[in-house]
Amino acid sequence: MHTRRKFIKIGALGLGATAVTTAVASWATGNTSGSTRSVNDRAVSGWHRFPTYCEVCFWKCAGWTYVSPEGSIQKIIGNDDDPQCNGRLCPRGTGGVGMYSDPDRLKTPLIRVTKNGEQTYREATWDEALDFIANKMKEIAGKHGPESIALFNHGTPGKYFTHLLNAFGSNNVAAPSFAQCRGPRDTGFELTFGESVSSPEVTDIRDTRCLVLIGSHIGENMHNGQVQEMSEAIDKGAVIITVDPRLSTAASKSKFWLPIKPSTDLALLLAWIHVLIHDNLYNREYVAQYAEGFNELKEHVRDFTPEWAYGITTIKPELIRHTAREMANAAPSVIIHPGRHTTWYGDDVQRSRAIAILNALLGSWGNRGGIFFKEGIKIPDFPRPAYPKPSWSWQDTLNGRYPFAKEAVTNTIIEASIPKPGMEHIIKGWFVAGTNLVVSIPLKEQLMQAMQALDLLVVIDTMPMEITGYADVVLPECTYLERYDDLRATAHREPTIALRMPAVQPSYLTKPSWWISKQIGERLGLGAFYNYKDFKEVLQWQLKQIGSSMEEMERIGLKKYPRKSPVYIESIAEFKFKTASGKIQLKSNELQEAGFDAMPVYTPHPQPEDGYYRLIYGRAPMHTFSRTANNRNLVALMPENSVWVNPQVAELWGLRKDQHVWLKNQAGVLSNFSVKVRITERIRWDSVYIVHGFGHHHKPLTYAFGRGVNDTELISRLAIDPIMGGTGMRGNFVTFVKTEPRKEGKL
Ligand SMILES: Nc1nc2c(c(=O)[nH]1)N[C@H]1C(S)=C(S)[C@@H](COP(=O)(O)OP(=O)(O)OC[C@H]3O[C@@H](n4cnc5c(=O)[nH]c(N)nc54)[C@H](O)[C@@H]3O)O[C@H]1N2
Ligand SMILES: Nc1nc2c(c(=O)[nH]1)N[C@H]1C(S)=C(S)[C@@H](COP(=O)(O)OP(=O)(O)OC[C@H]3O[C@@H](n4cnc5c(=O)[nH]c(N)nc54)[C@H](O)[C@@H]3O)O[C@H]1N2
Ligand code: SF4
Ligand SMILES: [Mo]
Repeated sequence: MHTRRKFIKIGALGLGATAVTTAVASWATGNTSGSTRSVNDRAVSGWHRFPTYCEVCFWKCAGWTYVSPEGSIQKIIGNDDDPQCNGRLCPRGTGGVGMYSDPDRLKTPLIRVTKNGEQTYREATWDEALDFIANKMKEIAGKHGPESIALFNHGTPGKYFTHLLNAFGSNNVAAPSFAQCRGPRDTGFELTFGESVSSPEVTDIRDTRCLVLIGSHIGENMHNGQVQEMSEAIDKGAVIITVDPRLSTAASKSKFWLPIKPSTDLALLLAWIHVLIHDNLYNREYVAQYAEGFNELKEHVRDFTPEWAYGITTIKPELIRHTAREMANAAPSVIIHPGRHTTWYGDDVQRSRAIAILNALLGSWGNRGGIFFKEGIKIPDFPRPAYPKPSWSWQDTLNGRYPFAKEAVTNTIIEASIPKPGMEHIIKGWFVAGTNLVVSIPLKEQLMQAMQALDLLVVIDTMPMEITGYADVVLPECTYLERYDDLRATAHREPTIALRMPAVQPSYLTKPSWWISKQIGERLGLGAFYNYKDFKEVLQWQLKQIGSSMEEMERIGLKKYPRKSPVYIESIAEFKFKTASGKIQLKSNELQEAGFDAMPVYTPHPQPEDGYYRLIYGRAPMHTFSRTANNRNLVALMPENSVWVNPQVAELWGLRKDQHVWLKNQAGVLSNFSVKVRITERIRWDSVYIVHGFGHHHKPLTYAFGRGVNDTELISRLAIDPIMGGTGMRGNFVTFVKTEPRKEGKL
């Protein structure tokens, strides 16, 4: 049995003593002694600019990092040619320099050791850390096979460790951005249209005449291009309809705000489908040409009238009819937005199916102002041997569950890491790169059990986030401003590629993930998969294959390619959807065969008891999850979250503006810290709202520590989607604790 893995606070180790290299590159200032000197022909009087794309969120806007004659990063601005940002970064992208200059950054590799009976970390050289990892991987593979190493990832680092695991013989690679985020939407749309809406979403918001947002809080959810397009559409007179229990920023810009009772959206969607069909407002030609199952759908929604939905959603029947008409008037230039973070109530694939069906009835897929066809540039893989075929993978751990999970489900990888008698497939080692699992997956007990049982836990991060405290080895990655990475190859309206290159050399002893992966790979005898000295060689080779070069990309940062395929449906008779039959599945035989409802059905979800309020959560424009929580530039803009409380509720509880309260959930789980009350009419009385990503309990995050509350710790009841394994998180209810509960600040 492995020694119990104790949580270690990295900051307590006095890493200040670590050798700190100068944080700027000599080559950027004209001194060519550095190995990667770049000639930038747009340098003006000693200033240099280097192309990059942003890593503060996953919209990946292309930009320029400006370095002063003294060699320090002064600013990051958007690349004018990038259709994803049109030259404008959001506050987080602009504040991205704060990730680089953060004094709390990880600075050196760390290895867990026991000293005087106490577990702690010791600073290690890269060789020591990498040897340790490679040896442990060999040992685990010797006993359990290479498949028993898994990866959790988010963002650019993930690709290099996916490559490492694939080369080693495992494809157990999972990301919270699937089972805790867009999984249900992707699955629902694939089951209906044969494909999903990608990232960045292929929603033609710019040219839409009607945009319907079901909880999608664009404007707070700050995905740059979408926000810009939404304001362009509003300027052009588009009707915005927002369904949200909270007057979100988007709702405040909308012609119609439908303050729905949370958890009841499926009833509203079914009523809209009912009105479109039974009032003959749907797009008959489109449905006749492209869809299957219309008659069954018509029959299915016969009784789902607006009057029926009113009793469930609290949205008035005339408003349901009126908004359905607005959509039909705009069709096919209408978008019922598929959303992104769609793991809400456990029936999320079915809600996404209902959204997809509405789009189908209105004929939006394949039409201007609806959902367009993307096109991108395929970047060829750098020559390498074929990956070995694993003898088992995450699918084999499902035992018939989640039949429509197209990507690995984080929850099941976690489960497969908890030893049970007679277990056939066990995971014994984790790599965690660019994801703070402790805050992003609300499965606290399983997560802790799994991490205790592992033989190896490696965390690759830039910051001492909570997850690092559980690692055996912590590897410090340099920030995105200090490294090369894969080309961004976006498939969207226009095919584009964007280059990320270092603007300065890596600070401290940090290294890029491509390097870390290669070093471990070589130690495992997988050198043939890393047939290059420097990642720059890979980029040079790839750029050559697609008719560009490093010189060109260093100069322009972003390259557009002409489209070869149509953006919208051109030849009506010939067009086929990517489903098995080539038709849109209004009724899903695939779901039916697997024992699920072929058409969405509304099921009531638990409601809060007296004195409790549904905990809902979302984004703020100046933060990305916990990723920015310690970024001083962004903390200055928003230091903490607050809990939004309706005035009626505040009065009932005698709460004052800015009063600090603790939140306690239905299972008695208390928030680690207190949070300020924000009293506002902008939230329904039955719910409270907080922004995700705050309430960090890890002291080494000196700026983030103790600011606000963490929704994840209060999410102890989950509703798992049986279709694809998504983690529904919105079935938790909280009450207020007004006096200091004197709880110890630990998770
Ligand atoms: N309770 C709750 N849970 C949620 C959500 C919620 O709203 N509430 N949202 C869900 C959603 S939509 C998603 S997509 C997931 C996201 O959850 P995660 O995938 O965990 O995403 P982040 O919070 O962005 O995690 C970022 C981690 O990457 C590190 N990092 C930042 N830059 C780099 C880098 O360049 N290299 C490396 N190696 N590491 C880096 C950060 O320091 C941090 O530890 O969470 C989901 N979980
Ligand atoms: N600034 C910023 N932008 C981001 C991110 C970030 O961290 N920061 N993260 C990015 C990522 S990875 C994702 S996935 C997206 C997530 O962004 P979205 O997909 O837009 O987010 P959701 O979490 O689904 O929606 C949050 C909204 O749902 C509302 N809501 C809560 N319960 C219900 C309900 O029962 N019904 C309805 N109709 N609405 C409800 C909340 O009031 C809130 O306004 O944001 C992206 N953009
Ligand atoms: S939307 Fe903002 S944070 Fe996200 S990639 Fe673009 S600039 Fe960066
Ligand atoms: Mo997400």
